[in-house]
Amino acid sequence: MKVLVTGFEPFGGEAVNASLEAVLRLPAGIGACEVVTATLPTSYARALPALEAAIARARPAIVLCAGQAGDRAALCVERVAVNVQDARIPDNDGAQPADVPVVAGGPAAYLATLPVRAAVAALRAAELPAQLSMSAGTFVCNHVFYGLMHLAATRNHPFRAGFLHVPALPRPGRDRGGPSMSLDDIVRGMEIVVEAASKDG
Ligand code: PCA
Repeated sequence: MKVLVTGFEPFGGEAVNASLEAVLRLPAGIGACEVVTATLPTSYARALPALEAAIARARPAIVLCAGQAGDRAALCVERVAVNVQDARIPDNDGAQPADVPVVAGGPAAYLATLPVRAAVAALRAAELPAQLSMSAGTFVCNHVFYGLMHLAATRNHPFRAGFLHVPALPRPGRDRGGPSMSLDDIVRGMEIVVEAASKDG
């Protein structure tokens, strides 16, 4: 079974993105899954074309996209993608859409098709802080999550898909003034979510 895991380039003036650092450290195999990875630009215009190309190349059975949520202290398994783009800050191309749908005429929301509750339970069983999240926000992560689920719903090639928000990495010697999680724990968390996704159904 092939799984595509994606992370985002740094954004908002930060030097690193925990989601990408973790994706780059994933092993080539997790349980029965062959792992393929891709980097997505933090850009409303470019992220979904990059994701679509990666899916076309890999033809995965499972797609897990990951992004960093710097204000969160737990691994957040996202449940709902909404058809809204509303940016608090500009993306990496300087775009800052307000109140625009991801897909004009698309459904208001999509639900993740990964076993979100089993994933959260598995993370907690491994003593990692984890939450089932009801909102991936309205920035580029939600945009990609919605576009991912729209692709899964409208393409012939079926795959299960979901989104994981991860905390920021600690910055030794510099108080970034917010919650963080070690890279080891984030990588372990991603592996656990992939494993849970490959087991269910
Ligand atoms: N986090 C942002 C976009 C890219 C990322 O890693 C978000 O939560 O929308």
